[in-house]
Amino acid sequence: MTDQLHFETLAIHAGQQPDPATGAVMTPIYQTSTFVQDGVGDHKGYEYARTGNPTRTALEACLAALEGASHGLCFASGMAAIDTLLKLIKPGQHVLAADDVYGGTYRLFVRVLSDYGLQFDFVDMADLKAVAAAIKPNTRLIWVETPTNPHLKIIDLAALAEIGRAHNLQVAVDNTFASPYLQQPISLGADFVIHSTTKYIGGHSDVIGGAILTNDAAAYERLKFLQNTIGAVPGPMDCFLTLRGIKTLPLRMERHSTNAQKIAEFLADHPGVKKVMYPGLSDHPNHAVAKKQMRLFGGMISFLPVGDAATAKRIVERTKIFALAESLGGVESLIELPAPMTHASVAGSLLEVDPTLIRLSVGIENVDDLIADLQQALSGK
Ligand code: P1T
Repeated sequence: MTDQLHFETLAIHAGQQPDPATGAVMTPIYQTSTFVQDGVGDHKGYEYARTGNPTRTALEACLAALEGASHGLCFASGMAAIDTLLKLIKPGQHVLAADDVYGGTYRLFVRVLSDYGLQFDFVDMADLKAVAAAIKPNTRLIWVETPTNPHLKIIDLAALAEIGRAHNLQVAVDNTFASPYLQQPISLGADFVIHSTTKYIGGHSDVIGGAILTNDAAAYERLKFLQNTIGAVPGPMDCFLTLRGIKTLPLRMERHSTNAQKIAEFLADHPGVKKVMYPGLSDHPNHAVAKKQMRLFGGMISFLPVGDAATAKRIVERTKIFALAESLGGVESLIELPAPMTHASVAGSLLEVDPTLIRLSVGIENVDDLIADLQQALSGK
């Protein structure tokens, strides 16, 4: 039945029925580590809560429905989801990754997984010719974010999936910045979607989590085995909070996007700003691709102020509504400097970030208040 329902309805109902034991409308927080068995192996589908928990099952089913996937798995963090997915890659195999990704993803690839024999290269995936040219005989996976963190590059997912198919590779998309309301990579041909559910999906900056969604039944079985074996699973309270957040995802993404569009236009006109990176601006190099594959352009903006790193530091320390903090995707607006904060681990690498780059996670507050806050921070008075 869920196939015919619209996104907004799925966000509220997918994977969730009134509790059969009590009629509770909201999915209960099954705060238990284990489940009684009537006889050995005779149970109601749950044995031990690392393997499965009903609150987690509801979240996994809901996220799979939202991404148009048949299977979902949830994890204790976005990084745990990424690490588990990368366990599909064997020593000696190669992963081709985008040259603009979350600093923690780069750190996991280069400073942990490389030690176990996995090979990584980073290319500008907005340049599809460069992608095809970088594929090696041992390449198994293409790894991409779009919009990218922190430069908001847009990568053509349908074209990338085409390259993947032509070379018999799988494509994994970290869909954290867009959320499934704005973009559904599986429908564009991707094999795996990964989320830091900490961000827009949870939406309230009160929970850490991650997810993998796929239609690949064989990969799902292996990933489910890995999820249980490695054990980086979310607790039931975290799953409940995430489910609760998802119910308003469409409303929030609409407001994040309209607020961000107005703020990007304000910044583009501001004399104290050198460059604005936002896929909703018509001068964004991949605006046309963004228009094609995204419903709206999202709540993330990066910009370069006129001035040096000290100027940028002063701006982020001067905002009053935008809180100076790492993370993104919550109802409240955040501001940060990627170079010394979220992307400190890419320093000195190909992915190095300009120390003056400022990243905004635009919340759902009144946009005039947000613009006034940026105006006073940029004016320096
Ligand atoms: O923080 P965690 O839930 O483990 O998710 C990691 C992660 C994965 N993918 C992307 C695109 C991300 O942005 C993140 C986390 N990012 C931040 C904390 C940040 O401020 O950029």
